[in-house]
Amino acid sequence: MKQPKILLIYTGGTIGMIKDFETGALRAFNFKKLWERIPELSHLDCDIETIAFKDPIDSSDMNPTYWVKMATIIESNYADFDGFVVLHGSDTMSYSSSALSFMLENLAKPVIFTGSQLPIGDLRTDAKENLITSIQLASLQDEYGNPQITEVGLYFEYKLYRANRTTKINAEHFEAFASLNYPPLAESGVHLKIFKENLRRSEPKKPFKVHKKIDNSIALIKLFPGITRASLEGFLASTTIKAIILETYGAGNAPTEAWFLAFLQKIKEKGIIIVNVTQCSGGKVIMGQYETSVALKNLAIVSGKDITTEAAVTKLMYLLGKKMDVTTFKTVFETQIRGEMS
Ligand code: ASN
Repeated sequence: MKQPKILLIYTGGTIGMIKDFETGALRAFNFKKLWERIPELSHLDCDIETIAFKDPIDSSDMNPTYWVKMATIIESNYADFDGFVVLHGSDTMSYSSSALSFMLENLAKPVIFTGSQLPIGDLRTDAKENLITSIQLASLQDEYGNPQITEVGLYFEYKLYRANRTTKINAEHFEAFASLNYPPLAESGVHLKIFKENLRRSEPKKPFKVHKKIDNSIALIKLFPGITRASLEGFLASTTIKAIILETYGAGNAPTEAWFLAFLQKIKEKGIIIVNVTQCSGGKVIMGQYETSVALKNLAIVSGKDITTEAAVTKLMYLLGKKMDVTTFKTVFETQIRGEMS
């Protein structure tokens, strides 16, 4: 069998950063130097080619334009490579990898996002293991030479997750990500264990399609006890917002105060879509389970079910890029399209 060909896409993030002598802050640096720091890469059983953003970024500067850039790189190299590894800052990695999961339809090859908590030059870095195992995961093939993973994954600290199920949960621990509503796809230890039953199966007959129309006319409202009418009024005046994610409590609950429910009613009358996503990292929205969510159910607010906020944000932007009426939108959003909800 011929060696798998892997394309490594470097976007930035801590993995390739160095300390700025003047400010003491970490900043992104040239990818070529990153390559020099991991001579082990040449020992892997695959051919690796690299492509880097001209100006690598800290992922706090990530935005939909960069998502389109990443999707376009994958699209134009899709036929020539067996797998893709995206090096990305961890701060917004769950957003970007979720976005890519929606933008890449009928994916039949692995796209693995990874990064690190410490720069690759640091003695105690987690970058080497994350990078090397990600490349190995992207290279995995079955006995017929077909890729084993056919979805967008996120590999960090010995675990491969479905990307659109992840959330960054820790700013210091090497175990920085969690996927509370879906089990890992693979685990790395002495052996690389793939949990085949958790993988998404590709539909080989359907053609690979890249969606690049992303509409970010959305807002995110996180509820908190004491939230005021005045702080929400601006949304009613907005002429650009097309959808709002309401981060609610527990199983999708919200205040029952009359002013708040009237606010939601007015938002709906403006034709703005409201999606109910829980603030909890695990569990799901069940409108109607508590009295405090009955009104939301009656307003026909879209249920985010067990979706993460990161996947909800990116699924919204992806779906707003397609024109559809409010009722169809509700049905489509509530249907899982890339394994992002149960
Ligand atoms: N600020 C960094 C980034 O997201 C954090 C990291 O990569 N660990 O780009």
